[in-house]
Amino acid sequence: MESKPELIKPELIELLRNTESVLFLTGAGVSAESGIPTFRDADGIWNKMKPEELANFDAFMKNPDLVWEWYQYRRQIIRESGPNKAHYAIAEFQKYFPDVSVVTQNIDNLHRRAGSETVFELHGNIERSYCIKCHAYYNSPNFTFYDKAPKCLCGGLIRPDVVWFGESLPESEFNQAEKAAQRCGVIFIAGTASVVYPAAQIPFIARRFGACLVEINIGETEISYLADYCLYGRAGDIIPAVLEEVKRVRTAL
Ligand code: BV8
Ligand code: ZN
Repeated sequence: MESKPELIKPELIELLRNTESVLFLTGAGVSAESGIPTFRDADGIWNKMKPEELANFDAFMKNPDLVWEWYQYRRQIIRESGPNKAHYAIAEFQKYFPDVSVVTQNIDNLHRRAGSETVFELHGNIERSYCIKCHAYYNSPNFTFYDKAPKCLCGGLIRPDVVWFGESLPESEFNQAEKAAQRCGVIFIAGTASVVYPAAQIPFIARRFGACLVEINIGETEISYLADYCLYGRAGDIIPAVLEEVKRVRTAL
């Protein structure tokens, strides 16, 4: 549903003037303008491939090369792309607030490449791989040029360091994300369908601790009903627009 970006309400700007802690919960929609396909949109990944066939451990054990090749295809897209205006604007919030956390479901590392310093990756990072047998990590970028699932020196299969369905999230990342949700004054829920748990719990935690919920999306989602403000439009347009308002009411640190 394309709609013109809603005006950023004065009450929200006033809140941003006074809060010290901001959290961004981001999903695939924030990377869409970098040319990285989302999952559940009309042209999303899941419409071409079934998640159960690819993003889970059994699928990997059944056909490691097919799953590895799928991640190779996504690594290639990510390598050829880069952060977009949304990522850079999120990183610039750090200049105006003492506490900015990015809790991302994305595995593309674009928030860090844009300069965000506090990033919690709930679903892992496609640039990291590890051996399923001895858990040795293989993170050198050129390592991921293998087009078939490589083997570790110990003989074990090497897999992408991402969280598949049915796998638990990295404990420390999720715990730190929960703490950031408890202390933030404003949480921006940007570019996510908010259907994947437990990541989709983060806004509820923020709400419980009194945060203002701001959704940034091109359409309605599962969380829209809970949001205090819904800013409809592309993340690459809306987040820089919110940053401009922040610059008007706050001085750089
Ligand atoms: C776990 C792999 C248990 C990495 C991914 C029934 C009910 C509730 C939960 C469950 C259930 N059945 C099973 C579960 C649990 C399951 C789950 O939540 N399933 C859902 C689908 C029902 N969760 C799990 O399995 C998790 N693990 O629960 O483990 C456990 C517990 C203890 C011990 C052991 C085990 C693991 C979840 C992680 C799965 N991994 N991917 C990879 O290959 O990427 S999920 C996948 O979805 C991605 O990681 C992605 O990040 C995530 C969320 O998707 P979104 O980011 O929201 O992207 P999507 O395309 O959906 O939406 C894009 C949005 O952007 C849209 O709203 C669109 O409008 C918007 N948009 C588009 N363009 C723009 C835009 N907005 C702004 N600007 C734009 N330009
Ligand atoms: Zn090994």
